[in-house]
Amino acid sequence: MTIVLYGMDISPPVRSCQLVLQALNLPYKYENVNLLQGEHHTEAYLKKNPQHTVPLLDDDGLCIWDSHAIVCYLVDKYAESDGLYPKDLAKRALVNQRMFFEATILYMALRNISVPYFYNNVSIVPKEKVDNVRAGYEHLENFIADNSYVTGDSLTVADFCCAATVSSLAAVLDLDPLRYPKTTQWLARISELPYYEEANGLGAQKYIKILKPVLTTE
Ligand SMILES: N[C@@H](CCC(=O)N[C@@H](CS)C(=O)NCC(=O)O)C(=O)O
Repeated sequence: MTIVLYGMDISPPVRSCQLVLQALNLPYKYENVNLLQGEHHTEAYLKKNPQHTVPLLDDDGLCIWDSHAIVCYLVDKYAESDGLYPKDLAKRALVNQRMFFEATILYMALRNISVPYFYNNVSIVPKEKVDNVRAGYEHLENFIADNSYVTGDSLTVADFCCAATVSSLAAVLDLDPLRYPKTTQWLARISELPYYEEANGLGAQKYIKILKPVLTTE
């Protein structure tokens, strides 16, 4: 069995897959793909992922991309219990909802700022894009409410997807603990996981270190 994860350590969706791989204690090979040098546009990579994104998982020839599809697949296929991605339909629907929120609202708020910078050197972030980040924080704060995790009282893949992005959003707008106390406490809780630093923390810090000094928010 050979699981290969193609990625770049600063990428939030790559880090969410690393969190899940580590949570499941799955051995895997990591292949670095340097997006800034166009390594995701080689013929070999496009054959595996015509959408040319990272992360990409190659599980013995089965290629899956989009972090959300990857993390669900990993739990369904390899986990000893369904805790991280419950089989119960109502519970699974809630996990899916949080993940689709992360994919379409939270992560897109960041991507719509990072892509113009990385590919076109656009460093001025207009107010409406900062507002999108703020709206993401606000939704998450409401979702978490008085729970320990984003779907209730247990850790799921949705926490990993949201944490990978939230821990990177400080590149644009700090997570203010007074405005977003629940989200701050939740992120601190996730950060205590023994594999957090290696799987996500270091990459998130690197991401913030690159972007924060160069972005100017309006
Ligand atoms: N929804 C996707 C987003 C993946 C994504 O946009 N990854 C970025 C890096 S953070 C990327 O590969 N960008 C290069 C490209 O789109 O060509 C996921 O969750 O995997």
